[in-house]
Formats: sequence, structure tokens, C-alpha cells
Amino acid sequence: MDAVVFAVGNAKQAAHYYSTAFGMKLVAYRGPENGSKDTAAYVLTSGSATFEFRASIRPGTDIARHVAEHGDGVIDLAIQVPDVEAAYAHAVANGAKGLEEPYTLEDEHGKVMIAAIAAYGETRHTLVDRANYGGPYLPGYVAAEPLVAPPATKNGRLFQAIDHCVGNVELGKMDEWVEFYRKVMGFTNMAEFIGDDIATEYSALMSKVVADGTRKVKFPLNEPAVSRKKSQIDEYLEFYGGAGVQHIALATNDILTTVDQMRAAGVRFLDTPDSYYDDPELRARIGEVRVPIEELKKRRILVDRDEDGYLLQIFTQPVQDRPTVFFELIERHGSLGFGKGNFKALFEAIEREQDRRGNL
Ligand code: TYF
Ligand code: FE
Repeated sequence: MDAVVFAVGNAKQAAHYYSTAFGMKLVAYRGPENGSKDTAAYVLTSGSATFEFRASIRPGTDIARHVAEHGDGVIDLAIQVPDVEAAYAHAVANGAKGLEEPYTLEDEHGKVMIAAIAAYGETRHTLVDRANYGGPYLPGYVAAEPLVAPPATKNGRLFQAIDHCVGNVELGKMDEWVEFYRKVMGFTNMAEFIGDDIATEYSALMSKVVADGTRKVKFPLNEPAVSRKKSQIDEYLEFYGGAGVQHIALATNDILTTVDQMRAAGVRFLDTPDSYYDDPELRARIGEVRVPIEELKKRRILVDRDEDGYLLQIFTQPVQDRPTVFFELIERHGSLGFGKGNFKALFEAIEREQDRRGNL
């Protein structure tokens, strides 16, 4: 993953939130002071994860329209590729809608090659080759000083990478988008999926995961399933105004400290009932993990084990007023999955929140 680009109403305040609550470091800026007439953009990093927050500084721009329509949300999942021209040509030849033909950006730090293709909804994938670039982000951006001191952790951050990025698409569209990632991007299906069986029982969604050959880029895709209550995916689609990015999972090596620090900074997480931790079946299934279950229970962190190992995970509440984008924190110990064993508890927690929002 190169970067996740968010369109927001107020990028200055978003930069502050992701600095103070997510422990990210402001590294670059672009705005009217350095030649951007219409937009302000703040770039923050945490390990290899890069987020850009872009806002309109005047009416009538495409960012202003995007935010008016969708609220704060993700406009671009930018991906690094070794050869932008070849990737773009392959994508378009296999049915992708081209948004920007390959071009070069250049400044005193070097050269970046860029192209862009359309993905689900109004989301795009920018294809980036920054192998010959040494600047803070991209040409056109200037280096910026961190807003606050780094988090008090061993390596001065709360997470070190983007683990996966999940998209919600309309009913009946999941397989079309899986095909898109297979043909256009050369991705393959990962084993984990939520099919009809799980959907009808409790989840009200179907899900498949596609990933690149290195498994560095992992994109689960959800579609709503028909159920008695409004699916959490339907709720997203209604409030976002169509398909879009649902959650970004952030990899941490110390999920206990990350959750403690984010909570202390005001981030709210989904709650999990005590019964989850007290269930003897769960205890037997997960066996020994690196901390006592009591430590997980205190923080409402979920745990799942499969044939390769285990993972710890927790989900934030939506991070804007609309019930749309949220984050996941994930600490992997061998497991390559997405927490299949937690789907029931997780979806029940999400449904409790939907009920609080008046879902019928
Ligand atoms: O990415 C995943 O698949 C897990 C589980 O609406 C998940 O994080 C799947 C669907 C969903 C929320 C979480
Ligand atoms: Fe996830």
C-alpha cells in the first residue's frame, strides 16, 4: 500500500485527530502557501502506513462535492507498482476504467510515476512508482513538522502498517468486484469468506477476500445479505451514498498499549460482552495467547485462532458522524485470517450499535 487518501471537511483538524488519537506523524503538507489554490492536504505516517487528508478550501470543488455527498471518506487506495505504464496498460486492457493515464511528477527530490484507475463507487486506485523519489511524499508537497510528540511506546508509534482495506459494494456486486481484482489487478482469492451459511445465520453480509501475490495488499469485499433487519452494509451504503471503503485495519505489535493509548485519547471501540471471554468453548479453542485472557477482557480485544496461529483484533466505532468508515487494530501471530471465529460476536456488537442508531 502506498497511501490511503481521505476526503474530509477539515483536513487541519483531521491531521490533529490522527496525530493525537492515532499517534501518527505529520510529514508533509500542500496548500495555498505552496501553490494549491483549492485544496489543503496533510500527510501523516505511522511506520509504513501513510494517510493523506485532503479538504477543499473553497466551494465548488470536487472534494467539496465529495464530502457533501459522502461525508468524510476514502477516495483513494494508492498502491505501489514496479512499472506504472505496464500496470495501467494491463488494467485498462482487462476492463478497468482509466482515470489518469501514466505521467511523471518531478521536483528536486526526484521523480514519481503515477496513473489512476476507478474502483468501486467513487473510490480510485492510484498506481505509484516512487523508487526514484526521496522527498517527504510527492512533488507539490512540502515537508511538515510533527504536530505533537510521538506516543510513549517502544518505537514511538501505535501501529506500523496497513494490514487490509475493506470495501462495501451494493447487493449482488461482490463477485463482479472480486473478478475486477482478479483480472485487472492480478489478485487471487484468499480462503477466508463469509458465505450464505454464515450470512443467513447472523451476519447479514457476504464477504470475500482478494490479495496480491505477496499478500501485502489485502482487500476484503462485503455485500449486504438479505435479512430481517437492515444489514450493516445496507446502513453503510445508505449513509455513504453508495459503495466505498468500510474499514482500514492497522497492524500493531502491541495491541494492548495501542488500545490503551487510543482510548485515553478519546477513541471509542466496539464493546464485547463478558460472556465472550467467559465462554469455555472460546477458551478451549484459542488455547494460550501471549497475555492472560483477563487483559483482553478488560480492553474488549477479540482473539481468534486458526491452523497457522492466532490474531488479536478490535474495532473502533465509526470515526465520523455518519455510520460509515471505521478502523480495526490487528496483532497477528501467524494467522493469515481475518477473525472468522469472531464474526458472530463482532456482528452482534455492530448490530447493537445499529439498534442504538434506530435501525429496525
Ligand atoms: O476484514 C474483515 O473481514 C474482518 C471482519 O462488516 C469484518 O475485519 C467483516 C465485515 C465487517 C466488519 C468486519
Ligand atoms: Fe478487517
